[in-house]
Amino acid sequence: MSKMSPKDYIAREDKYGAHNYHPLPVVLEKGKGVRVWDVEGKEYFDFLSAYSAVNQGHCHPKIVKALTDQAEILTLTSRAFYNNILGEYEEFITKYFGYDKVLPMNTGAEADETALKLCRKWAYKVKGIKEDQAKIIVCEDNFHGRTITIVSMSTDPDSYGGFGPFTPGFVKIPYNNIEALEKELKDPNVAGFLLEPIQGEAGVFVPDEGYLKKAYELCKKNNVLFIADEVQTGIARTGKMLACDHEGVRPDILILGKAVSGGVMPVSCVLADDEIMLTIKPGEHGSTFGGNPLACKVAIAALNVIKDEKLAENAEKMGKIFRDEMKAIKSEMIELVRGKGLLNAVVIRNKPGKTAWDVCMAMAEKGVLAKPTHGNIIRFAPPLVITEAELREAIGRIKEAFKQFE
Ligand code: IF1
Repeated sequence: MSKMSPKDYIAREDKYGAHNYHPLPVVLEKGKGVRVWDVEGKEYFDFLSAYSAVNQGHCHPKIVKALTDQAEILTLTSRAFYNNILGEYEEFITKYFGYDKVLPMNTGAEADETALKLCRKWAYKVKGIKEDQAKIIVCEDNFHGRTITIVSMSTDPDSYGGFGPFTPGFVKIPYNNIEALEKELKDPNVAGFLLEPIQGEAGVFVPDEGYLKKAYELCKKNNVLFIADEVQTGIARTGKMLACDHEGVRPDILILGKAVSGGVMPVSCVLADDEIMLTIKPGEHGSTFGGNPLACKVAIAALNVIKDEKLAENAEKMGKIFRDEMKAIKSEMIELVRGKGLLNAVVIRNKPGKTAWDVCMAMAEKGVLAKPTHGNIIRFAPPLVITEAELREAIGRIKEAFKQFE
């Protein structure tokens, strides 16, 4: 068989796969730490980290070892039986994040769905809202996943358009707006407030300092659950273990995904205390794969790497360097640099032939991978294991790419 070219790989995906993505034309075959390689052997810095799933770096040896060791012993039992690993993981992760209980799922969307169901159950069983009357407040420009219920919360036509009818029970308010929240919280049928501590898909939109804290306090005052979707912001990405930690806020329901497994396999979960978690009874929620022994061992290893390698501290330090260096670039194409830790975005002033997509193509050429969102925003989120030397080398390449547009 003759060797396939990148074009061949792309044509094959195009022919046999659904067209629900528009990837950069780069075909990857290998990853190690902050680097990935394409099918022609070209090396890149990965500045997307699989949308923050690969915080621990590609193919981290300790996580891969946990995977391969457990894969030879037991991978899946379903929850019809007990297994010897699930309890170990449950104890580990609840102590790690400081909650009474965990409910394991697989993808971020499933964990978000789980949080919504928990919130509604709590509304009826604990708060005393009348059946089917519970409302959950969500934010404009949110991104929580792709299920019908989740896109029912979305204000982005790409997410919800053509997928109706939608799930009722959501109230949409502007993000980063305390007054709007305060107003909606007056409704006694409100059970929860769901938000991303930093809006990822919206373009790394960081709310004003104090917003999370005030929002949390208002929820407490009104007996409303504060539900944080930290699927993207969690696990050290923003320079603290959780983005909510920046303001000392402990969510009533915490949603995690992505980097819980270091990107090795889909692992997500919801954490909450007994008053909330025990409202769901046997048979009322679950998943075939949720809490499987393979996922549990992988997650324990992945979370240990975060602490052992001090990745939150590194994200904080490297993030500062990154933003300072990007802000220093003299390019009329750069409108704004923002972010926290190693979750950053550069807003591009698009012109014909000089768009965020063109910049990403030029950066790929120079060996840095990033992806535009909303046409004019480039997200920069390398694995948190990046060293200062690697970061400075990558920044050098990014600067060269921007130079091409002067
Ligand atoms: C795609 C963005 C990132 C998330 C938050 C839940 C989920 C996500 C806060 C669902 C997922 C993804 C999915 C990915 C693109 C991506 C993304 F560009 F849309 F915004 F990360 F930056 N909550 N985010 O960000 O998790 O079910 O996918 O495991 O290709 O759709 P999932």
